[in-house]
Amino acid sequence: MGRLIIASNRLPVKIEKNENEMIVTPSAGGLATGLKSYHKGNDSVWIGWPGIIPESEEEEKTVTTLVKEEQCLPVFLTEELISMYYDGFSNATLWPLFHYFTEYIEYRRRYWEAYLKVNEMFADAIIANAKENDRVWVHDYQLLLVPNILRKKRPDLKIGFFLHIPFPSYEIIRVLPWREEIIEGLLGADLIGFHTYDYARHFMSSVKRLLGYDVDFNQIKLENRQVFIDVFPMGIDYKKFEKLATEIQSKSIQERSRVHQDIDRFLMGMPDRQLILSIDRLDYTKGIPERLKAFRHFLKEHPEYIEKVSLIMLTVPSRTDVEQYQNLKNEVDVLVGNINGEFGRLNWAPVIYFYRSMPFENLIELYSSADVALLTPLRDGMNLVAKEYIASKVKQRGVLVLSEMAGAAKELGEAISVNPNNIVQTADAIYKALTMNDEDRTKAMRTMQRRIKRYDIYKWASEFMKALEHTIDRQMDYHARKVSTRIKSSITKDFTNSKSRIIFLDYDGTLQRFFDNPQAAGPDEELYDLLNSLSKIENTKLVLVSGRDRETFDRWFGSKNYTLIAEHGAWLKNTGEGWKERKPVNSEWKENIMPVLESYVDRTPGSLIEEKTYSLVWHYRKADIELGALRALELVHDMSNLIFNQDLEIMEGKKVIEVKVSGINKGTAAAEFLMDNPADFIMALGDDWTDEFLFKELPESSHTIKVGTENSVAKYFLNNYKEVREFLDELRKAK
Ligand code: GDG
Repeated sequence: MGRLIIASNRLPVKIEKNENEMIVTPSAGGLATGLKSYHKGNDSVWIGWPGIIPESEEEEKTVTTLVKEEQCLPVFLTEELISMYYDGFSNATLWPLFHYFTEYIEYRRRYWEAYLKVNEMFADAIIANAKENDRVWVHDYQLLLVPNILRKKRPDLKIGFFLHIPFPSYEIIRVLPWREEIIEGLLGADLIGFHTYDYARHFMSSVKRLLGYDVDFNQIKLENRQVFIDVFPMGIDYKKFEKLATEIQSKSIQERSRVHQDIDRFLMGMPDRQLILSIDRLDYTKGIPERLKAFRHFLKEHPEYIEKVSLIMLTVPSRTDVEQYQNLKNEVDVLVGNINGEFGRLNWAPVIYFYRSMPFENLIELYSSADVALLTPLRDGMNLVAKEYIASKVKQRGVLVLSEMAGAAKELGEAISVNPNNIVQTADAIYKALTMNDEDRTKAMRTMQRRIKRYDIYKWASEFMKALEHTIDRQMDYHARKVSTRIKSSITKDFTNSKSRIIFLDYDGTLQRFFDNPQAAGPDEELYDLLNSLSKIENTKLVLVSGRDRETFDRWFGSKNYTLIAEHGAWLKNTGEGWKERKPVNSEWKENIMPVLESYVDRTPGSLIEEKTYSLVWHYRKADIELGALRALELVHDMSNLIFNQDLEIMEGKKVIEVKVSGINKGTAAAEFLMDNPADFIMALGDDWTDEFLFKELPESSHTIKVGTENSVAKYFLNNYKEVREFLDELRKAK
């Protein structure tokens, strides 16, 4: 296995200049802690911005040397790039967009250009350090384009990507002028991870709608490879929080920190006093004004809690140069002032407000002392604070009130869940939390602790890496079955050495691309030329086997020198002969089925019905991609009941549902044909589910080739009709 290269906007260490000395401080963030075991253990490298702009070449060298000791490599950014790429495109365009704050989005071409440039710089730094077959793990919204830049320049690398913030719904992402570039950028990865299934779902829907790629379960099918999507809810270093919280609790009063002593004093002699805690960066996504309004409403509704409860609000300064953050700061200042002015007493403040960051130890003291954690983001990728609070409640004496808009809400079902925009509901939740009995508190907390402890940050990182390895195995399996130069030459050799040959070819999706209107998909000159010359090769029979109606097939190929099998094997036409019906039946059944299909056409704009002798087909290629898929499911369900006990069957093709007389399929037709026309070289190519009948019926020695990467009984596969044409061209030239 190759090494691991981690890339994130910031390195896990920060360099600061103190007078003339450079100081390295390790980052306490969850990401750095979680990846440490991989980072240190695997001779790996971490690439990112070191948090400083060197003023000279010498300083640059010093920074490089210092971070190198931590197995890190710096990407140096200028002030202008930081302002355009980081403050600009990352935080003024993508951050509001991905958190549904569309009114804050800034669309500036210069931001985008800087973002592109920095993403290229990161990719170049990765490439300069990557050996063959290394694994690369790229993190977060600042580096969305890196996977595809890497893929183009270094296809050998195995690339994973994890997004730490939400991925918005298609309706939101579509407003971005560079939406296609962003999604293509991500699709350079082998594996893309999200915190929750909703984010993964939104991403897959955007891929389908914006780029038109097929998505099958959790795989995105690109032209010549697949991208896997999965969910990895990020955890925390549980044991670290648990251990520190236990140590802090066992300290004597004198040994305790200043913050802790202040908390003790606040609670002293007032056994029914309670503390509510909130911790977040001062960001408009965190719902801080809404939280304050809910607390004010609570105090109005429950004056009995005056002097009995305080909200400690730790807000960490963030992106202070940006106007929206300054406005938010002013709004919060005013709200805190109003609440304290309205409800405060000489020796009691309802809101204890900190606008700064605190040392890690103080954080744990706050967590372990707080009776309630009130975390109410309007939108949050995960929210690690919720998990940290849970891990620090070693005596299980705490209640979590959590916004349903945080990714963490998906795992923490025992928390009191609120819609942060609903002030009254949040106020009620505060009351519920403060009045919850000990038994209920302990029970909920214990359940959540067990879960968070099991899926901690180490597990998260190792699960991601395991999934990346697994996708690599699957890509290898994919390449083993792909018709390679070696497989092509072995089939060609067999073809030239044999005495009599039959080639079965499906039409739509195999020899020709799909068109919105199926009648527009007629053969072009290149295709006629190819098929004509193949059919002219001595002792070679070309058989076109399609679901198409015989009238169309007759128009396109009636005069040609090949055998035609139409309507999934219902009709057969040998060279120079007329059409023969394989199994005559009446068509009364259509009267019952047609009205049902018509109701689906009415309810699914863009869909249409095609009538064939033996079947009725509902096409939904032109319908809305998701509505079409949903209606197709419904239709199959309805039809299964309707055709019960009749000699009919349902076939699901590519964007078509076909109801047809049973017992007739491409396989039985091909087998019948082979009985009259024995051959020592048999090859079949098809892209659809209906071609599986064909592959199954042919003798074991046949060369069966699926067009597309879905599961198939065929031995090999080609990606698309273009590759089929190229291959057939090589075959005709070989003879
Ligand atoms: C992004 C996504 C996702 C906070 N104040 C202090 C301090 N902290 C630490 C906390 C926690 C971290 O900062 C905050 O993490 P969150 O997850 O709550 O939020 P974001 O910073 O917005 O992170 C988020 C996360 O990425 C991971 O994928 O969960 O949704 O937005 O670890 O403890 N640490 C110290 N002093 C403080 O004053 N030492």
